[in-house]
Amino acid sequence: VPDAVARHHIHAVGPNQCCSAVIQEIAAPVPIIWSVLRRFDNPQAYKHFVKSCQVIVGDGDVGTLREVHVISGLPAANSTERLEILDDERHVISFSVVGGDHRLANYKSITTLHTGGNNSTVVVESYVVDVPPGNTKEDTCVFVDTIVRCNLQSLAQIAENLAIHNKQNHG
Ligand code: A8S
Repeated sequence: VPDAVARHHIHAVGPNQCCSAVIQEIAAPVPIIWSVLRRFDNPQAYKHFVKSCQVIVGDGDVGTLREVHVISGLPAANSTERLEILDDERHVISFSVVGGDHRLANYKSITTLHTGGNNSTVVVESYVVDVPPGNTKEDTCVFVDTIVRCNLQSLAQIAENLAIHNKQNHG
């Protein structure tokens, strides 16, 4: 029986949608990772495809809207995204794509942190998205999984560096 957090990763998937999940282990404790992940106003801190981000409305709580501009070379220019869940106790964050100049209509993701052994953390990020016209579910998942995996590997690198600095400065 899934617990309240795991249940977040069960998505309702329409006939022309696809979903997938990426799992990343990080050698840093949950609070360090959460401090980076929870900043809806600052995705560029770890998402390398993000060139800039402006908050349109909101103060970082649920309902906040941001406009993200991505680097060139992608089949996209910008994306308007709404913060759907920010749970500081359970370490759950979720956003949905509500507009923008790209092909990932109705994208919605949820990211959860799970305490592992030895001060490590397991990150689970799942998503659901419309399959763009002319694409297959498989193509779409390969494309999105690649972006999400890059983001989580970058999050790991940043959090692991922060964890090392924390140890050096505070024993
Ligand atoms: C995220 C996840 C994704 C972001 C996608 C999948 C995107 O920002 C990029 C390319 C696109 O084609 C779509 O957590 C979009 O940000 C990098 C602009 C939405």
